[in-house]
Amino acid sequence: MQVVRERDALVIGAGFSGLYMLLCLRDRLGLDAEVLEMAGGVGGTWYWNRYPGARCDSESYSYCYGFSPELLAQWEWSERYPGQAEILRYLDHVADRFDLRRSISFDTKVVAAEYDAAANKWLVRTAGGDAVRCTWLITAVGCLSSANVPDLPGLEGFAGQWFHTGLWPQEGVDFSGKRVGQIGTGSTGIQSVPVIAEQAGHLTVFQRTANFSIPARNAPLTPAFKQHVKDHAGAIRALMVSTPNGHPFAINPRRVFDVDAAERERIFEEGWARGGLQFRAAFHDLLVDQAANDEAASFIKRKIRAVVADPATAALLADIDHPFAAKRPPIDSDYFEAFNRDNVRLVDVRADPIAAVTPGGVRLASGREFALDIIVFATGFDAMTGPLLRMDIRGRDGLALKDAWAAGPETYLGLQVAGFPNLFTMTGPGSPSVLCNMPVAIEQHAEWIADCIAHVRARGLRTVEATVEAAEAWGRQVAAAAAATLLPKATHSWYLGANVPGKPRVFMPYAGGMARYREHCAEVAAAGYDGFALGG
Ligand code: N01
Repeated sequence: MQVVRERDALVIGAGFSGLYMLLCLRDRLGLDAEVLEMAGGVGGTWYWNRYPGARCDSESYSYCYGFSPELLAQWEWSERYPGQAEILRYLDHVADRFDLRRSISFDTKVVAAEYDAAANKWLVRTAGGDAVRCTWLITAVGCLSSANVPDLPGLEGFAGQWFHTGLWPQEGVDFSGKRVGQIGTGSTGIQSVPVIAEQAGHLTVFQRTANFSIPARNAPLTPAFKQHVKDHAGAIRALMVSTPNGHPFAINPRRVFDVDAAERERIFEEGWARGGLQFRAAFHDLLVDQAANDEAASFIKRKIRAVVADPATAALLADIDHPFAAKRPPIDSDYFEAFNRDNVRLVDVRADPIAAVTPGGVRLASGREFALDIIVFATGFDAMTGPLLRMDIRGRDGLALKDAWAAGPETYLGLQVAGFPNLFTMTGPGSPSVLCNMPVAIEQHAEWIADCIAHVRARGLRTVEATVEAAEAWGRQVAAAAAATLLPKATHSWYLGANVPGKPRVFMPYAGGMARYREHCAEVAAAGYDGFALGG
């Protein structure tokens, strides 16, 4: 192994987080910083997830960086929710505008990183066999970037084509006239079904868990709305940083049972008409009070039954076993409507699980077979910990991250792991990340990390490392924040790691809200980085 270069700082990943982290380190702190990115371009999630219908569920004008007023003023989104191609164009634009590309090594996959205590350096190894040394190592690998393909017997012998939505071919997939089977009905599957249904000869949707979904009500943004966003940019950003989820709309302060049944229905209808995640903001107790949540759930189930013509299909789609929004609530464009098409059928694989992939399609446990030309795995990700653990990261005394996290991830603020000095994990487990509009969470992390590094350097120190006590205490706070909500009641959700066989069941994101988390991080910094050991 050859050490090819030395850097002050290395960032792994060139998505939303890596790009801004690079800008903070290189242009604000003046460090010699480099990003290592396994893809051939910037974009992270939006580079890989090119599946039909891929679109963000945050409102476009809030799904962007806020650090540059000029960038905010100049970039114009075309639709209420940005599609994958438009987000990728935006990130390409950011990379060019801030001259970031010259500090990014593309097609460079990091496979390992080891801390050398004597030199106080991280040695980062790439799949190409190179090694780069750095003082500061920041992972910006995303929370949903490690594809989860179920281990189905026979897949390797499938005569047709198969794809995971998170590793979609750049050239696209031609579904015309094809018999397609899609496994998975999470946010991704719910987006892809209507689009694939329009293109394919026939689509079979294999549903293991029925899911809530709210109509997105996507539409082009009007010139008047675009102007409104520009004129009120400051107020919009202020609102976004004050809300628990970082979105640009407030949550109704009323509780579900503060109003009578007729008023409740009116408010739910209003939220339904506004669409998207704004429905969840209809009342403020939907995620903490089961009875309140039941009201929202029953409203949505009535809507599903009203849309889907075939009663048996409608019953299966509305047979939802978890509280509304306890799993990430998908938003859709004509998902339930797609089941009224002649070329779409729904198959219940909870009652009759998929037993195997055969050369010609899929076989269920009952022996029922489905002839397929293409299988689409919309089966999600090994979330949050997966992208970190697929690299061999070793801290002090060779401690492997996978061993440190054998019982589940433990971090301090989702930013650092005890025993791994100078390693920062952007939007890591234990931070709000996936429960927040991601760019808001990302910007806070990048700025906090840059400030922390600047603080250490300004004092002539060389290391910062979360203490064991602080990490344990934070772990208790993360667990308590989740327990105060209905989120853990979705016992099969990826928030809990339950979608990956053998993964420890730990509620991973911090559910106490982005605004509270931001305040807490600021207090920690103001107290001289309380809970972190700063070393010489
Ligand atoms: O993944 P998921 P996703 N047999 O894990 C099923 C973000 N996102 O890619 O629930 C049969 O949610 C699984 O069934 P079950 C967003 O944060 C955002 O859809 O485990 N089925 C489930 O139905 C989201 O939450 C956007 O029983 C199997 C599905 O596959 C996250 O990404 C868009 C199976 C996986 O759902 C992940 O969403 C898209 C098996 N063996 C994604 N294995 C927007 O911004 C798994 N499943 C709009």
